[in-house]
Amino acid sequence: MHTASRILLTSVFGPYGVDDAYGRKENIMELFHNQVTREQGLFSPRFRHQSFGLYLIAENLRADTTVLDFPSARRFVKELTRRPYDYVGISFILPNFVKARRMAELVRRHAPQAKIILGGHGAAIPDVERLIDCDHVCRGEGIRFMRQLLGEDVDRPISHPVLSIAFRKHLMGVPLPSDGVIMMPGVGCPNACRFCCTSHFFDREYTPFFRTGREIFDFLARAERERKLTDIWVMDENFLKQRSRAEELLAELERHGKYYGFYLFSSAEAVRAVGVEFLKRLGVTFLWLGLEGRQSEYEKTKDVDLPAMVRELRAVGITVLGSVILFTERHDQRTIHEDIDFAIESGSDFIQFMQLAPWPNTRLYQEYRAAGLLREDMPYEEWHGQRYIWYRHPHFTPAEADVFLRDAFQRVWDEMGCSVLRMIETTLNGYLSTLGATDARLAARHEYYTRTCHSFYPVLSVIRTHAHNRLERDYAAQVIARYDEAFGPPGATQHAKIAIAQTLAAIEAARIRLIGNLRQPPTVVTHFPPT
Ligand code: B12
Ligand code: SF4
Repeated sequence: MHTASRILLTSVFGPYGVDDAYGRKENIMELFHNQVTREQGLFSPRFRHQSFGLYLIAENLRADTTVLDFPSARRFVKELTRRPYDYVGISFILPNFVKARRMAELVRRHAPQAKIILGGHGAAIPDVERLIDCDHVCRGEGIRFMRQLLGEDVDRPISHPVLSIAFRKHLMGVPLPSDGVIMMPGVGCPNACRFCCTSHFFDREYTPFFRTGREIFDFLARAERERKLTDIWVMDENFLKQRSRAEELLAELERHGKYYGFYLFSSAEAVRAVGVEFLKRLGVTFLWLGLEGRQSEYEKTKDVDLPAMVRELRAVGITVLGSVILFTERHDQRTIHEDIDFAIESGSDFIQFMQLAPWPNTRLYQEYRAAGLLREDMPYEEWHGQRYIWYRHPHFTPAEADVFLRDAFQRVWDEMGCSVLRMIETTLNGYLSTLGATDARLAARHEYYTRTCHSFYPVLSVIRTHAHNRLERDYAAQVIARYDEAFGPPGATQHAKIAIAQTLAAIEAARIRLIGNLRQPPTVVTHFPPT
């Protein structure tokens, strides 16, 4: 009987972010530290994220399922021999191809009874079933696939697990509470930008897990009951694109007098369509925005004055993470600086640079492959977007791409000051722009900013002390002055907190100097009993 199956769902094994036979040092298992603030040393926020998709699948199967997150190879083998699993599902992305292949070999050796399922973006690798010994490949959405495979009802409503956004978080050595929840309202995006693997992987359409604003609200209410929360990180490529659902959510929040801080990914056209006032009312405090480049060819940024949009968002307290693509066809060694300048001029709080990346199954990949531009001899471990480009660019060798990318990140830090400082400034803008608000939603937003400003304040002194250049030191002093003007000079409690933050930051700075700043996530095992 299918539902009696024992399933193991696993992420790939560590260590991560080291040069070894299975991976590269650029693939740190962290978000900000590997692709956003990677050159900002002590000032780079350190967050670890569980492999959300696996928990989502597990929560939605009737079968007895174990999720093994961040195992070592040895821990993986131990798990394989601990229980007679019927299926082992390996989730991997393309640069972790060799790890997935090794894990499949280990399954065959230590759990020969188990069927192997490959899933995640690595499954888009051409002919993956010939390259890795496996029984099933899931190319796309996993819940439906697994339910079908196990003979379960595929149309059963989706249940969303309550998971922390991140764990083992810290900022400049100061531990931060895991006080937010991840929400995955759906996968995919219909915009189908030619480089975008998440759009192409899900067949260029949106697959919702929550269909209505009411369903989202019910999840938030449950999450709030189960754990205290303040922030909701919305893992959805383009949440605002489902406009009526977002409007329904706002209506529910207003009806119940609830206020949460939302972190969203969005395209510029979707922001423009709903407007900043809507974002404020909804509770958006962080926006990940595809800026792409000054002369972006994409519909989503067409006719949008992006720097003006970023200014408007920051002025009302919305922290912006602007994402820019380098090494496009229009970049040569001179014009690439126009887009790096553009990123800096955008004034975003955080800036992510990604290399143009022809991921398998994207239109970009098909075009480059047809034109013979792909460096298919380059091992998949190198295909990660933070060092070498894996296509022939007329103006950049892979080694030059590495240097230009590093310099771009460094310029952001040198010329804008650290990203966290900008975010703390934006938070103050949020506080000031809602001061005296009488409307209930904006008053709730004001409370949120008041709380957040107080918790950020001690970090400002740390930035001033450890500033890496004059601009950053002066900028920190300026933001401190703005805070003191808004809240008055710090009292005894704030002074004590500053002293603690300074001590922890000094320890962290010494740790970075002496042993480096790589940290591995711990193994997490979660069991989902049969239902
Ligand atoms: C969170 C995240 C991370 C986290 C990873 C946390 C973790 N524990 O793994 C962090 C920040 C550490 C990270 C790092 C990196 N990431 Co990342 N990341 C994401 C992100 C933003 C969200 C993933 C997610 O949770 N999605 C929501 C869930 C519901 O979707 P899902 O994971 O795709 O899962 C669904 C299906 O794919 C499928 N599925 C997935 N696994 C399995 C397994 C089985 C058995 C089955 C049946 C189905 C199945 O079912 C799920 C439900 O439908 C995606 C972009 C995105 N929006 O998806 C990029 C993304 C996955 N990352 C990517 C990359 C390139 C990286 C880095 C290499 C970046 C870098 N240059 O360093 C590193 C690699 C780190 C490492 N050592 O592995 C690429 C992968 C590209 C590719 N084609 O392979 C993506 C798609 C971003 C992009 N557009 O470029 N990342
Ligand atoms: S708008 Fe964003 S998520 Fe949608 S296809 Fe374009 S890059 Fe991908």
